[in-house]
Amino acid sequence: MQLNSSLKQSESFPLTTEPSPELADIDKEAVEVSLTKPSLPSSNGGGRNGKYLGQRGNSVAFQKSEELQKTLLAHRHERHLVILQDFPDPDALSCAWTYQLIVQQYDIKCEIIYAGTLSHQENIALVKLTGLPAQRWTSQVLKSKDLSSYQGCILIDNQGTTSQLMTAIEQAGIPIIAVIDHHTLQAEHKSEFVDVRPDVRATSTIFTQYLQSGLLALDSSISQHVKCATALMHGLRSDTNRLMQAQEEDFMAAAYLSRFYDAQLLNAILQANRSKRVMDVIERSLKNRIVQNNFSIAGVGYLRYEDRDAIPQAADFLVTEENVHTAVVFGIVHDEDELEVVIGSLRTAKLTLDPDEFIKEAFGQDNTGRFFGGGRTGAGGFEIPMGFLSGSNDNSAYAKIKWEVYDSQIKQKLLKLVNPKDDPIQSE
Ligand SMILES: [Mn+2]
Repeated sequence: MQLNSSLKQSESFPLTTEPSPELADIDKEAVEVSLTKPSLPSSNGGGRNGKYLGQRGNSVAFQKSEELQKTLLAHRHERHLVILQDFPDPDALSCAWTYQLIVQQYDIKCEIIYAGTLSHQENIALVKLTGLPAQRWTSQVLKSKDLSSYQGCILIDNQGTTSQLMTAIEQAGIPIIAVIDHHTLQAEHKSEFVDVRPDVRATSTIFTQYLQSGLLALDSSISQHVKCATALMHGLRSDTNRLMQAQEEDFMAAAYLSRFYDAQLLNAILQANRSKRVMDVIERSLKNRIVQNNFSIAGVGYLRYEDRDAIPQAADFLVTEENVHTAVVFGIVHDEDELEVVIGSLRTAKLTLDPDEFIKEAFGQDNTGRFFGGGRTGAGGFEIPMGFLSGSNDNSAYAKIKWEVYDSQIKQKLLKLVNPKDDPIQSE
């Protein structure tokens, strides 16, 4: 489907034009739900009267939308890559798609890529049921690509630290054009456009605000728009624990999406069943968990690459036990080759626990100064490459020893933070 792809149309962009009568109606509604009008940047004068998002922080959203628009205007007719984390979640996938639809208006072609797999049953359902255009670029695919045909890349719902593709992107000299994320700022970005808002619960909220600002006018009669709005709703819900951790601006975004999304389609995505292997990992996490000081910690041993998402799902489940406020689940994930990596997920219901801080403190940095993980509100994750110890698991006794070493090492690092007074060296 073509969306205003000609240059002329992209120049007369809604942000800088008078709202149509239809939009003016919508704006009136927005005014009604909002009591405080933010101070909008005055650069453009009229044209946007009443067009705001109805909650605090919206002047930031407007400013960023305008800035993004300028960035896109400067990159018309280019080809870009949208890079997602290796195991993209609904928040990342839906935002990347929204981005793709927005930039089509500027005749920018972008491909949405990730290096790992779609692992969660809901993510697979999301992509299949909506036709979401994300591609998996394994190292073989990467080799077959001519990276010089891309003029820029965009990081969405990540900051490059969770994608194996970044090394190749950097080596090819592809500049970062935009970073749009809600995780804690991982580094100063050499990017033209940066919108990193850790106080926002989902990148989907940020993208919905872009839509509300006029970067793309959703139309319920366009099936792709309805599917994309449904994907955004799913992303928003899944990053806010079904809206339970949502704040005002997330609810405002959900309210806006409710005009366009397909509730039945969302229901179908959420009905996706877990595979037996995922159930088995959850079972192992239950069996192996140790609970100390309201922390539940479980190592689940080896699992396949495509079942990797069983780890956060197990953590989601363990954190529901009474007297547990935080759960950490980890395992060794291996791909078809010999590559192995320790992957862990943290889930917490404790408001005063900052997952980003906790994980950085527990595992520290590698020798290049890169942290092994990080987080956002309520959730975090880590990945520890196994390097020389990767693979060679033909001998099960050896594989068992290797797991035990990693299991004890990770538990020690976590328990040091969980029970700060315990001194393991002290003898009784
Ligand atoms: Mn997210």
